[in-house]
Amino acid sequence: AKSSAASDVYKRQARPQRRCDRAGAPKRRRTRNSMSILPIVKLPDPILRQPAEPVERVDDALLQTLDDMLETMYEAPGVGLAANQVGITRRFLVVDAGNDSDEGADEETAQRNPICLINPEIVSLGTVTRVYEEGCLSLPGVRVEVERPTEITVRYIDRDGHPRELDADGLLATVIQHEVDHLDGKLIIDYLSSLKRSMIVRRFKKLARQA
Ligand code: GNR
Ligand code: NI
Repeated sequence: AKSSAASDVYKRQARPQRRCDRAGAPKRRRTRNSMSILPIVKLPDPILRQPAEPVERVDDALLQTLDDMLETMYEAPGVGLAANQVGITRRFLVVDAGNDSDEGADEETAQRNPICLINPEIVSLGTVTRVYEEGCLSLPGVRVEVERPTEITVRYIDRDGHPRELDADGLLATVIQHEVDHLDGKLIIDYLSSLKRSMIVRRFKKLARQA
């Protein structure tokens, strides 16, 4: 993969601390406990169009990034976040579509249900579809009606490095498909006509110029 500023950020996180910096210092925890809110990449940043590369191993840097992405997602707030939305062109994502029993739950009573998916692959798509109005943290203010299968099966590696398979339906299935699209460089505006899509892209380019 081509080196970009953002993937360099990831390399910097992954690189072990140089020994000389730590000489004589007390032994340090292997992991940070704190989480950070990461900046979310917005249209027209070309990172969003770059297909993400598979993760090679689950290490502390990846686990830390997953925690940071969860915190970033909750703070936004959003129900899913793909790695390239925080500038990392690797195949992982986080999602929290709540619980089935969450219908009508307020912020106090809603249970968190964070799921981290590494190298996700949708291995089966149901035949029944539905249209759902989707939003995207990388396209603030844009809503697009997207038709997708209601039920999916996704195969992935979990935080412990173990392969898993998950049957999802409802919002969870919709969001996982939305996030896997991100990892393939695909956005919800790609489900619109090219005229509507180019109007939205032009609006975001103008906004970026003014910023
Ligand atoms: O927060 C989000 N809400 C949402 C609503 C309907 C369908 C998909 C989503 S995902 C989105 C967060 C986001 O941009 N993830 O990539
Ligand atoms: Ni999105």
